[in-house]
Order: sequence, then structure tokens, then C-alpha cells
Amino acid sequence: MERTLILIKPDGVQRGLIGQILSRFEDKGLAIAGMKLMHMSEDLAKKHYEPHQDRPFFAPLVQFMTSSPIVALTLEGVNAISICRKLVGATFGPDAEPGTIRGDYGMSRSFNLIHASDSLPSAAREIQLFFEPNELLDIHRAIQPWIYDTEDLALAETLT
Ligand code: FUP
Repeated sequence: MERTLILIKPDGVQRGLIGQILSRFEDKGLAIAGMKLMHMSEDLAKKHYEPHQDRPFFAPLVQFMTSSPIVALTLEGVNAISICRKLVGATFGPDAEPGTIRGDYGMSRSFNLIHASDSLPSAAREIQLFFEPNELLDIHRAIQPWIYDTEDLALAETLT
């Protein structure tokens, strides 16, 4: 089963949107494998955004991400990475489509509420930055057969 890292950024936590943002993913059918409220260290923020380290927005981004607590989530599902990216929407609130998280809740270009891993290698790299293996739980939900197509469920079972 595919896993992805989601961060509810400081603006999402400060604005009291944890519940509403989490509901988007739960309503879609994704399962929560790991979840923590935490204050990111500068070291962790720099490691997480390492692919952007040469970009002009890197320093302000690290400052923003370490300014106040965040919620880190590992979400699980068939094609979880691409599905979560669709739910999150385009990078900046003003450009994001209505119906997406950034499109529905964000007006800012620098505060964009949420991070979602963009590929399998990114998800693997990012999840281990935020979670120890024993902090990720194998969730067996009785509702699973009512969420997935039977062929997806068979695929999911071969991957677990
Ligand atoms: P996304 O994958 O949509 O989260 O966006 P990117 O990986 O391209 O960028 C990572 C973060 O850098 C974004 F969440 C916001 C920030 N950013 C800027 O502040 N300015 C930019 O021009 C591009 C990205």
C-alpha cells in the first residue's frame, strides 16, 4: 500500500484548520498510518526542503516552517501520492482550483497551508525524516472493501 507524507503547515495550525484539512483526506478514503503535532527544528526543515536549497525562497520557507507548530501525517492508500497531490491543489492559493485544499482555504503565495510528497522517492525520503518506523501503524480498517474497487483492493493486499 502506498504511503505519503503530508504536513499541515504553521498557517493551517494557527488558523484552526487541522480538523477540516484532515477531514478532506479521511473523507476521500485515505488511512492515517502516523500523526504528530510538532515544532520543526531548523535542521529538519532544511533537510525536508533540501531539493530547494539553492532557490531564493529557501531561507524564508525554512523560517516559516519553523515559526510555529505543524502536524505531520503519513497517509496510506492505493495511489496515495497522486491522489493527495490532487486534493492539495496547485502550489499557491490564488492559483489553486476551488475544491482543492489550497483552492478553498488559501489566498497567500508564501503560506500555502499544506505539503504533500510529489513522488515515491520523495515520499520515502520525507516519511523517514518525520517518523520512526515504530511510529507508523499497520491499519486494518473493516471499511476497506467498501472504499476500493475489488481489483485495487487485491493490488493493495499484494503490496502490504
Ligand atoms: P508544492 O509541491 O506544490 O508544495 O510546491 P514546491 O515543491 O514547488 O515548493 C515547495 C514550497 O516552496 C511551497 F510549498 C511554497 C514554497 N515556494 C515559494 O515560497 N516560492 C516559490 O516560488 C516556489 C515555492
